[in-house]
Parts: sequence; structure tokens; C-alpha cells
Amino acid sequence: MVSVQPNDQAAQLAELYDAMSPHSLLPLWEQLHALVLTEPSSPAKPWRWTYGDARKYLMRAGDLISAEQAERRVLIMENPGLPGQAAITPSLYAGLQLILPGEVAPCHRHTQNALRFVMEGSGAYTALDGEKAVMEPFDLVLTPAGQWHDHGNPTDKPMIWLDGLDIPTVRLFDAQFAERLELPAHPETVPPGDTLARYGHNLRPMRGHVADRRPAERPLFHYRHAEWRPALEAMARSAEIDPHFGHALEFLNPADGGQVLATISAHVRLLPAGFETRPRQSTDGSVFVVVEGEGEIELNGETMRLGERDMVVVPSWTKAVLRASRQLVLFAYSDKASQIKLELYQERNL
Ligand code: GTQ
Repeated sequence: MVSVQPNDQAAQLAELYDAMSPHSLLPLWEQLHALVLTEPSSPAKPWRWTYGDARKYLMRAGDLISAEQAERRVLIMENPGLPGQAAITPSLYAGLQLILPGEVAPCHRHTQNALRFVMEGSGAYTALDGEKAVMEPFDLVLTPAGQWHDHGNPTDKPMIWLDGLDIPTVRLFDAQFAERLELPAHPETVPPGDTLARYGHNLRPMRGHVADRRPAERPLFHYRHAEWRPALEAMARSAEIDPHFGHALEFLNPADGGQVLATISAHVRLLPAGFETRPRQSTDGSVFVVVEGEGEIELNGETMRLGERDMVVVPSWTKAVLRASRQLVLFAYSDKASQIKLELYQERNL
């Protein structure tokens, strides 16, 4: 039983807080309900970036700083609800990277996992441990943690892609390491396309064979638009449509059938013209890119127009509805991979 009078209690508690604060001790009871929520309440806001606007500023940056000088010439897509965090959701980062003709972004490696999703340009590359993935619009290219990567654009047109990384996740765990290679580019180890040829057709070199080069747990790093788009089209022609997703295909790691990166999942969707999804919530925070078409997304009751190449962040547990006015094709990545591993992932179809 607490024996003090209410007035005394308030005064004496305030005194206690003041006395213990220099010892880095705080009362949980003053903030328990803000720490242990009944359901997710993300500080991140639903937000849309129109590609035209972002591109304009990115091209201006291209006039002012070289890729070499910047190391990575990228505009961070910072969530307005997470100021100063360089984060698009509490666990994920997004940026738009520009490589101009003739440029090279120097070689480095780090413990962050990265993906690139190509927005425009054709023929520039990301080289992974010395193997170039030559990129076309809407290709997905992975840079798993710890692998050397440099980017280059030998074409005569700018190349722009979306970078998706787990920077805030790795920061949360204080587990980051990074290093730069002495050379601007990693020496070529194998010709472009070698990994797709060896590992990209539901086949792999025999274990122990000299041709078995890639890490056993994560062999693939290039998922081409030329492959995923026809697969989605074929599915849309034949399969029953899911009321909450539309037609949807998840990118997978052929080694284990799991998510493409340790911390990041990715998928594509097709919504036929006129289709509207039923509302859905999930605990993963997602970044969507419009690959084709037009429509709108309604997030917690607020509607945003979607045009080609626009980008939208859908924070955890946001009630989301998608509507296609013209056939919509979307790419998305999220932190579902992390959440599944941590046994946190939940979803609710409404
Ligand atoms: O291309 O390696 O947008 O290391 C942020 C950090 C891109 C990259 C980003 C990076 C990279």
C-alpha cells in the first residue's frame, strides 16, 4: 500500500525523478502505454514522390557533383515523419541514384543489404564481386551484405534507379562495417550474365564443381523485367485474381525459396483496369513503385494519385486500397524478411 497523500505523492515522485535522472534512471509508469502499444502506430507517414519532380532535382545534382566525388550520387527519399533519419520507414532506406554517361561509382562493400530497381536508362551496370549485371528498365538487382559493388554507365544516356537498403535496421543493431576497395572498380571476375546462366534456370552447378562460384545460400542477384513481366502477364491471363493483392508474384531466393535478401522482401503486382483491392493491413513497411499504368492508392482514408514511376511509402499497419484506372503494374519492397525472421510479421485482410 502507498501511504503518502496524493498531493504529496506528486511532489515526492517529481523529486524522485529529478534525483534519479542524473543516474540515467526513469520511471516506466510514466510512459508504459507509449512503449507497449495495442497495435502498430508508425511514426512514418504515408507519402508519395512523383517521379518527374524527383528526377528534376536529381538531374540538377548531376550538373553539380560527379558520381566519383559523391561516391554515390543519390537523393534520399526521407519520410516526412522521420526527419533526420535518412529513412523511408523505421527500418528501411530509399534513394534515387543517378549515373551519367561515362561515370563510375567507386567500389565498396558494407554490411547493409541493398537492392536496385531500375527506373530509366538501359545498359549501365552494377558489378557484384566483379560480375556486371547489365540493367534494363524495371530490372531488380541485389547487392547482398558483404559483397563488393561498383556501378558504371558506359552508355550515352543517364541511368536512374531506386536504391532500397536496410540502413536503419543495421543502424538499430549497431552492426555496421564498410570498406572501400583501393581500385575504383573491382577487376572483372566472370563475364556479364554468368550467374544467370549458371543459377537462373532452376539449375545450379554441381556442388564442389569448379563452376560453383556463388555463395550457396544466396546465388542469384539479377531478376530481369524481361522475365518477371511475362510471368506476371501469364498469371494474370490464367489465375483467379486475389481480392486483396490483385495478381502478385514474390521474388524468391532459389537456394531456400525464401526472401531475396536477409532483411528485405520484394514482389510485383498487376491490377487489371477497373480493379479495386479490398483493404489490407500488414506490419511490414513497404515502398511501391509504379511500373506501368495509372490509378490511386488510398492509405488510411487518404487518396493519392499514382502515375508511371511514382513512388509511395506505405508504413506498417496502414489500411491500404489500390485502384487501377488503367492496368497497374507495381513493384514493392518491404522489411517483411526481417519481420518473419524475428517472428513479428502479421497481416490482416479487411
Ligand atoms: O550504391 O552502394 O543509395 O552504399 C546508399 C548507400 C546506395 C550503393 C545508396 C549505398 C549505395
